[in-house]
Amino acid sequence: MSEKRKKEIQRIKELESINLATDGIRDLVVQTKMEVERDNELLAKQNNEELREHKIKSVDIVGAIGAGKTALIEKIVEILSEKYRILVICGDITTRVDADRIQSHNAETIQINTGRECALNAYHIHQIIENKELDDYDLLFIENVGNLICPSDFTLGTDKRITIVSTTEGEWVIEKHPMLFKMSQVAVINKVDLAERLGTNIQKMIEDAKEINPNIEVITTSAKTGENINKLIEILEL
Ligand SMILES: Nc1nc2c(ncn2[C@@H]2O[C@H](COP(=O)(O)OP(=O)(O)OP(=O)(O)O)[C@@H](O)[C@H]2O)c(=O)[nH]1
Ligand SMILES: [Mg+2]
Repeated sequence: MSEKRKKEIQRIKELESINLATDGIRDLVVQTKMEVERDNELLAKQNNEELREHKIKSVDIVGAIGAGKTALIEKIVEILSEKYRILVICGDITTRVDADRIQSHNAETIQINTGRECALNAYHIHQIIENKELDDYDLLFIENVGNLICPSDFTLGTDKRITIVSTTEGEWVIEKHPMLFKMSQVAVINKVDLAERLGTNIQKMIEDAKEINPNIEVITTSAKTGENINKLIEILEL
């Protein structure tokens, strides 16, 4: 076998997270994963239909740990709580820290603790939809568990998905995590107030997002200074 071919095979194995499994087990794992994703997709569709029936606008926010998801929701909710009755669902493996932070800005919150799971799924949201009086709300935000990988396996049934990264994660963060940008309508590059000090090349980050998904809207924000928060609300048509 040529060196080139060996390298190609090695690369394919690296791309397969289950490369240590034998062929039989690998088939089973892939099949099970596809079934789980298909069931999730069906439930997500149902969630979206129910939210729309009750005229609730919905946005799902995913992004890296500490990128500023909660901080941005706090800012947005502060502005929108006069106009909408807002429900925010927060996903974290433990604690209700984020829910408490957001609740202090006039929005009702529900914290879901996922334990060992690294993302919310459509079933979590379905449980809430089934148990809440949906006519009491106009707007739903969902903050997913901080993670740039797992949430790409599970849509939740929202109208829009935002992926948030920040200038502190390095200018390669978008290029290295393309999946969520492919399935999002908006990309937010947060903490622009720190970009100069860190020497982060924001232009590269914007270009990477556009290359991965030419239809994505890209916006730079600072939850600290409030820069572009109103513009983000505009982009979300809220
Ligand atoms: N300088 C600066 N700090 C920010 C900005 N946005 C968030 N932070 C800070 O970054 C830290 C993390 O922010 P969070 O809002 O908790 O981030 P998160 O994405 O919700 O984090 P997880 O839910 O743990 O994944 C906090 O100390 C925020 O105050 C920003 O735009 N600029
Ligand atoms: Mg948070």
